[in-house]
Amino acid sequence: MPAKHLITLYDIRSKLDPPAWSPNVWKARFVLNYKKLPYITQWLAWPDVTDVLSSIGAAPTRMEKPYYTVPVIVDQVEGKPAVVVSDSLDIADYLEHKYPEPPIYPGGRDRQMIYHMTISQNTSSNMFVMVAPNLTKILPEGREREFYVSSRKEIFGVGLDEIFRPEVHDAMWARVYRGLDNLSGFTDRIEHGEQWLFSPVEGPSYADFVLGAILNWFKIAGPEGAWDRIKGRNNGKWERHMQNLQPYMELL
Ligand SMILES: N[C@@H](CCC(=O)N[C@@H](CS)C(=O)NCC(=O)O)C(=O)O
Repeated sequence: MPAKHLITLYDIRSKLDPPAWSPNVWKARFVLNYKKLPYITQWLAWPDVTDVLSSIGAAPTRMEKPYYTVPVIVDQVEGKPAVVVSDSLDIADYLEHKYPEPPIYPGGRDRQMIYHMTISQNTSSNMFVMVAPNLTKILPEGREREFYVSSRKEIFGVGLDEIFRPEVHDAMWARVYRGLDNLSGFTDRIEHGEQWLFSPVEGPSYADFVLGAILNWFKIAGPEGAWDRIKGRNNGKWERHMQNLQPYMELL
């Protein structure tokens, strides 16, 4: 009989239904779903992240605050010591090594890492100023929202209402559009198959999941109307990408 096996995925909850919003956790969840691994999600209130993750023996992911971040997974195979892994990329590498089928790095890990970096530079780094202040709207009122607002002030050195002021809106949107146009041009130049923007084979690749995680974050936690502004851009490439990812967007 095969050993009993369960993975726990730690995520930060929101008041949305379903509560998943974090792009870094989605990167891990996409891999778990694609590999059809059994897992459960442990939802954390944001102020409890440090206490809970340090108590389960997770490694901090940063040298400065916030030291502890989600995703973290605990992989428990019956009869063996639990393996605790922090950081979305370390989780992807661990899962790929331990459960290699189906593979998430078609064309090689190095190439996927270049795609990963190019995606982040052209999407999340421009979208962050819009999502960070807006996240307050999807966090539960009270202690969770208050913790987020006060901890960001400490981390950013300015209040959330300072970082996406009306006078910078046009310039910030122009950056978001420019980034997507750059990324679209990039996907046209690289080798990929019919369905996926970053995979040369029939199935999706890790970079396809990274892009999906970021677009989903912008869609559900970005400013009002954010998704409508971008989904049809570049011939509807981004909306098609999210539709293609639907089979891997289950929450366990
Ligand atoms: N390098 C980490 C970054 C993870 C990260 O920043 N996670 C965010 C949620 S998307 C988090 O847990 N933040 C906790 C905080 O900012 O207090 C990874 O890729 O997993």
